[in-house]
Amino acid sequence: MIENKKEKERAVLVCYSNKFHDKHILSEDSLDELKLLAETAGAVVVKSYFQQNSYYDIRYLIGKGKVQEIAEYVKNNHISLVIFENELGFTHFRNLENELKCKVLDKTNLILDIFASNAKTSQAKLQVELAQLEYLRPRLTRQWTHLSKQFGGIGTKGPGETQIETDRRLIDKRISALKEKLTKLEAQRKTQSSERENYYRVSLVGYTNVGKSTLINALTDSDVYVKDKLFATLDTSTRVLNVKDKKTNEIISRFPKKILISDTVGFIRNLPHSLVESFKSTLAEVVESDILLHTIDVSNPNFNEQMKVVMETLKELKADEKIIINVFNKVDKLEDKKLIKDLKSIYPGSVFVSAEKGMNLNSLIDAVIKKLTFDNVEKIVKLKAGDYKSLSDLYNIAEVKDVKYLKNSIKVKINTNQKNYNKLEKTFNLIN
Ligand SMILES: Nc1nc2c(ncn2[C@@H]2O[C@H](COP(=O)(O)OP(=O)(O)OP(=O)(O)O)[C@@H](O)[C@H]2O)c(=O)[nH]1
Ligand SMILES: [Mg+2]
Repeated sequence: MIENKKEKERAVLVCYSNKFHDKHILSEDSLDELKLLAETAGAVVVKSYFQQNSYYDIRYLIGKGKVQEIAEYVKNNHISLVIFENELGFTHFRNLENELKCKVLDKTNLILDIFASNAKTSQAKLQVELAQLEYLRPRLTRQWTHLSKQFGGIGTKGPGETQIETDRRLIDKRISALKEKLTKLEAQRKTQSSERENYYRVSLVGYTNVGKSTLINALTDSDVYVKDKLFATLDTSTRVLNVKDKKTNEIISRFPKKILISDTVGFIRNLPHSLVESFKSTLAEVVESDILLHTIDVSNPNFNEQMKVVMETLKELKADEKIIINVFNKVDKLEDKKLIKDLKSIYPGSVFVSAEKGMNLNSLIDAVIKKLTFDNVEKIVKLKAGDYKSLSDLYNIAEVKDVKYLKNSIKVKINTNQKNYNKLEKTFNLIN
């Protein structure tokens, strides 16, 4: 379904800003991120245009004069693609393509395109196809030729061309089929996830390219795909996070429960809503986590804005009330160390690491453990004499400190958190 072309397309970027109407005022900085996105998608960016207007041109978004200027440039410089930071409607696409005489994409197209090339598992592929179709559906009034051209994207073809060449009913049918398949996958995931009840669950979340995959690799000695590109990760990878005894450096096998840590898809400003929707099941891991490690690229001049975007996206996922530890990454790239001092006072409890250089990872693990055990309660529970099954189960739900085999009972001293203790009271055969 996804094909790669060899030759790189030469692209021009356009950002339109309207300080009177837009909710988020765009600045020229937006073009840096758009450039990175375009390059990730395989294009070569030749020139960028930024226009701030007090009025909005219903035909082209940008002013007619600007359109002519860009058209001239496109003609003289072998440009095959013009990419807009702003979301475009179908009239914009039609009018702009007529004037510019080349393919026009908006940022959503671009992100969907990158997702399509990076989707590896069948779940990610289904989710991307669903997002593409949801994006396409309201734009169906455009001509098919336009649609297939537009959905050709930069290096890839969109959802199978066959669907595009048919009609809306077929698209609806495909959307339902995809949703059905995804629901089935979600049900499977839920079953697997219920087995994870016996683990603590920690997820790495954050803006794209901040180093989440590098961090999970450093923490768990794994080899999740790392790349200086946007959206390198689309699937959740889960690993066991081993906690080591500081003195002996041996793995503590029964830190109350084992800790699972997951790497997740990165966020970006104006992440298309259809993508957030389609990726809900991938992001379910985030929603079900005990702790979120909000990873931040502190060396990026826009990290403050990126943090805001992440918090907004977490809110959309209803995961903003979870325990969140801010992990400021890439400190090795920081020249201004005073920034760390300032951030420590603004965000108490945050940690500063370099995933790449393996710096300060122990303090991150310590912070996780502290949060996981902060409501630890020490209890004594009694099991019936001979109930070794419950005793062995107890090891999975709590840290067993001491066991005494009495005549009529087994007396166990445990350390666990309140949530697990409540569960234990309900499910175990305790005696008084
Ligand atoms: N200097 C430096 N570079 C880092 C550090 N951590 C990650 N990187 C680099 O940042 C780039 C992105 O790293 P990834 O781990 O792929 O980032 P990610 O957050 O998983 O990105 P996506 O999956 O694309 O959202 C790579 O080139 C890494 O080598 C760090 O601590 N210091
Ligand atoms: Mg990644």
